[in-house]
Amino acid sequence: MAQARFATFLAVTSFLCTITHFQHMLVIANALPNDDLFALDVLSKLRTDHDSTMEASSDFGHIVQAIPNAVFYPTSPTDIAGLIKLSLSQPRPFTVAPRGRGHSARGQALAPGGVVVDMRSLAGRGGDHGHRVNVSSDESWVDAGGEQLWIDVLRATLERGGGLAPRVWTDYLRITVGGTLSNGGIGGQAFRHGPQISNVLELDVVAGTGEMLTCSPDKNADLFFAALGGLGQFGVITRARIALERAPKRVRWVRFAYSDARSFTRDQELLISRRDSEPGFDYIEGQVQLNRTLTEGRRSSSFFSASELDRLTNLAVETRSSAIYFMEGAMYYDDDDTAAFVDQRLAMISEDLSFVPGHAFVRDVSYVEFLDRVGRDEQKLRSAGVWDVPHPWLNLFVPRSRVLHFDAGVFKGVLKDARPVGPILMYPMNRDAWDDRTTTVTPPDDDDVFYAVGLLRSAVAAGDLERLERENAAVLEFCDRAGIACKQYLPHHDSQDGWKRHFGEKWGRVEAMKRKYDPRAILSPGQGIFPAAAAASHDSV
Ligand code: ZME
Repeated sequence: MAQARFATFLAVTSFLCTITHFQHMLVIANALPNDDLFALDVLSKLRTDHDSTMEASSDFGHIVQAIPNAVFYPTSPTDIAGLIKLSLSQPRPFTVAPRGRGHSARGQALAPGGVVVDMRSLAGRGGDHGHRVNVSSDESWVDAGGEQLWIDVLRATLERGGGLAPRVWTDYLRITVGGTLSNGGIGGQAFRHGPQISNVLELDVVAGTGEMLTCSPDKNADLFFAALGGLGQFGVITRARIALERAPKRVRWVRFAYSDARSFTRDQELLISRRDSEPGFDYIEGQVQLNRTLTEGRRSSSFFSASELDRLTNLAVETRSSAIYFMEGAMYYDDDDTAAFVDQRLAMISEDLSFVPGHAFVRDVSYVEFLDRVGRDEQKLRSAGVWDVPHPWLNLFVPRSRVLHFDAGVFKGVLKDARPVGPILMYPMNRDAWDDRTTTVTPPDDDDVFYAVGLLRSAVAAGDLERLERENAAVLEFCDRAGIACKQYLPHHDSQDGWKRHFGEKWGRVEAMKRKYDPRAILSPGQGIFPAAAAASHDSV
């Protein structure tokens, strides 16, 4: 027995000697005999080479960089539990940050001096997603690994039962299930079904205690709601059970142009108030086009033709409007029979709307073409060399009652002379489809509707990043002064005070759940919510 223990110890130690500084910091000798093998297995999936750590040291935002000591490549959720236990066995635990596609904008998926978990490695290499997307036999839900990309969940569910699909989508699909569920997951279907986190039935979570827990509204409910929108603070989401609907075959995709914010928002709010039986849209979003974006939009527009963009530019000139708006809607249907019905519905609805006459633009696409539309933008931007650029994105939830004030102060004030490259999204959602028990924060509930406003801008030229950052700060400052109770979505705050204000009445719960499920504060240090953890990991470098 003692000999066996010594042998493992030697194995671990010699293994340690073959790799670099990170493992040398680890204290293995204190571990129990069984844990030595465990530690060896964890160590074999850690890499400290330059390529691995560099890859995991930046994100889509390209604003902050932080080099981890190692990257972990799990092949099962149990591996992640092992990594966390190894961390907790240390006198100074190292931090652990799950990273999917790394689409965070401000280093939320990074672990300075800690370990980044390459979640995609759970999906394996073959084309079968590691068998980690499974539809239930009654076809009402899909179990998807936290590491799965939404585009892969879509492809897998479409193959089942004559075509099934989740009900709520983000605009961009090449991001992971665990990542979007740790934030909320919003898009044009959310007005009806709520955010993606309102459509989850069950989760598997590896908590910051190293425990693997299954949770749902009936079981470990506190962890279930904490992890949804939990910004990676309580556990790593390794599986989500997501509600399904029958997928449509085709989509009638429409944009209506407006030259004033009042009629734009009035029509959006009218349409999101129509939910089940009344004729309406299955998807509603909208965008704001500041004057100068129109000409620059050519390259990346996946919807408008060049001549349509000319008409929109003319509209801005003729109406002397510094911003024009378009509302975007989509109606789902299946075949030629239902196409006629969709035409009828569209005509009926258009009667009730007050877009600029003659300025309705209609497309007809497959369901997948519709859902993957930003994927096409991505290809264009990549080939133009403007995808891997800094993205100082600012996403805000704005109370409905203040949205015109926001429009005046931000689009016609702060951003009046801005030359943004990248879309500005603006669309309302019904708050009754959100669950207050989740960690995601929404504006005060005096309004039953709030807007998502996304300033999704790219820094493409010298000086852009600094200017965009100044504009973002000025937008937040404007809201603050005007008393507009905005909340950031995909939030970033520099101080714990900022986070306390962000979470408001939920802060107490966030702290309590952190104490219960990640008491050593090792998880997702890049969020900067519990700075003590980040400081500790810096120390140990
Ligand atoms: C960088 C880029 C973002 C190019 C297109 N986009 C987007 N377009 C429309 N909606 C979006 C979006 N990114 C998130 N939502």
